[in-house]
Amino acid sequence: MPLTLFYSPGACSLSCHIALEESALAYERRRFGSRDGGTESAEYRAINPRGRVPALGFEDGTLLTEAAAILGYVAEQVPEKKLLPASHTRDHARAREWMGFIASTVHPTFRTVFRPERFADSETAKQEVRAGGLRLLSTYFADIEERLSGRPYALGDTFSLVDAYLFVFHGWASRLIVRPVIAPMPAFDAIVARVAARPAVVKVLGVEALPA
Ligand SMILES: N[C@@H](CCC(=O)N[C@@H](CS)C(=O)NCC(=O)O)C(=O)O
Repeated sequence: MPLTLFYSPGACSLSCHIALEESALAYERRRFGSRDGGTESAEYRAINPRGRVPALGFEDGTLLTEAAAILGYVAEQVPEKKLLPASHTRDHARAREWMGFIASTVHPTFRTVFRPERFADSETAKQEVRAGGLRLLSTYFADIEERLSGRPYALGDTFSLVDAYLFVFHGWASRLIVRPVIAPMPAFDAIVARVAARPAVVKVLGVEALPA
C-alpha cells in the first residue's frame, strides 16, 4: 500500500482522511485514538516521534506531517479532481491563506481550551489560559463567518480541501465548552451541511465513528 494515514477520530486528521477519500488514491488507515493507546503510545511514537496526527506514511518509510502539507500533497496527486485550485493562481494563494490561518491560528487556540495544562500549572492559571483562548476563538469564528458569507464554499462555487479543513473546526466549535462563545454562523453551517452530505465525507465519518 503506497500511502498510510495515521489518524485519531475527530482530530484535525479528519481533514486529511476526507482528502484521501475524495482523491480516490489507494491508502490504508491506522487509527491512534485515545481508546487505541492514542498518539502518546510507544507504538505511535515509534512511527512519529512528534506524537501528533495526522501523519502520512509513504511506501519508502518516510512520513509527512502537518495537516496543511498533507492536504496540499493529496490535492497535487490528483489535479483532475481540483481538490485545491491550480498552483500559481490567486485562488491557490487564497487556499494557502485559509490553510495557514487554520493551522497557525485557529487550531493552536483550541489547544489552550482543550489542553490548558500544556500552558499553565495552577488551576487559576489554567482557567485564565482557557478563558483567553475562548475569547480569541470567538473573534476568529466571527471573522470566518464574515469571510464565508454569501459563498457556497470557502473558495467560491466549488468544494475544496479548505472546506474539509474548516469542517473539522466547525465540529470543535460545536463542543459544549466552546459553543457558548460562538455567535451564530449561518454561512459556515450551510457549508458544513454541504460538506457533510458528500459521499466521501459520509464514508469517513462512518469509519471514524466505528468503535475501537
Ligand atoms: N501542527 C500540526 C498539529 C497536529 C496536532 O496537534 N494534532 C493533534 C490532534 S488534532 C494531536 O495529535 N494531538 C495529540 C497530542 O497533542 O498529544 C498539524 O497541523 O498537523
